[in-house]
Amino acid sequence: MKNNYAKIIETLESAREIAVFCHTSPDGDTIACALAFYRALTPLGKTVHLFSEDPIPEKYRFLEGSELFGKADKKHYELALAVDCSDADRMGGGKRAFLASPKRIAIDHHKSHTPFAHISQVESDAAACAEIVCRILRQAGWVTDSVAEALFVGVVADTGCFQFSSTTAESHRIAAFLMEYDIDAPQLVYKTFRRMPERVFNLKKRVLSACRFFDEGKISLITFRQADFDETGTTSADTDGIIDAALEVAGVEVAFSVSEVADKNFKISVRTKDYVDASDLAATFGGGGHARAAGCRLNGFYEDIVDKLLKAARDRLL
Ligand SMILES: [Mn+2]
Repeated sequence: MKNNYAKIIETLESAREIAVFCHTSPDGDTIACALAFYRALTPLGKTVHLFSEDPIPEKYRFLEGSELFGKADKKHYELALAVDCSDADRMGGGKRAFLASPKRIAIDHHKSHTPFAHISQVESDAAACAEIVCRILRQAGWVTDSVAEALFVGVVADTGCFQFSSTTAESHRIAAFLMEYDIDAPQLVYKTFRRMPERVFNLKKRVLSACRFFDEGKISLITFRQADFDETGTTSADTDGIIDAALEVAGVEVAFSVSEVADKNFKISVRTKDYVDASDLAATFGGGGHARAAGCRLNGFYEDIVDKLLKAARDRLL
């Protein structure tokens, strides 16, 4: 298969200053890719800048170099490199400096990628952008222990620790290659995937203990009220993933989470197993998403909203 790896390596080799751009609301994959380039290129004498419009989430701050991410402060850079960005807007405020730079590379794995660079390497069959970055750095001979650590985190993050349907044999081959380096794989999996602050554990405990089941256990529903956040010192940003526990219960086909944003204003998340299309369900309320994970917003009284959600699920479970 023809790729641009050699061209990308050559372009990186000839640059003195490289600016790496992450996408907004950075996830483990985009952060890992940027750090892998930083860790590979700095020892070669290059000046590497790391850019993220939004702060690096707490869970990834254990990674050395995660404190180096900032906002683009110059008008342009000698070489700009975007990682895991499906289009230029995904860089947020970094977009201007990226597009003003004379040399631009984009490495991405989104099906919906819209080209915005001079050299694009887009592989939509890669479960993580870190898989592509791994192949490039491997070809260049730039993989070291610390580069391997970053890339491993990227693959674990975007494959849901090898559990998402996007995971391929190549994801495992790449993980195996990276584990040949001196990295603590179980610790990286724990920190990327399982570790949670005590306040989030308290929120999870509280909300799951009030989980409700309907229709012989085919539908589950959890609720985040303002009091749950207040009494555990959490915010709606801490609800991530808690709904998965309500879906994992055997027999549950549809899980809802109803999260109070303001008075009579709720953010709804929908997760489904095999029979119901979550995006189709969310679309009836003006929302959207993917087949197994979607969301929408609803206004009204809590019990009315629950009734509407249950009806929408029942219509699709017949
Ligand atoms: Mn990604």
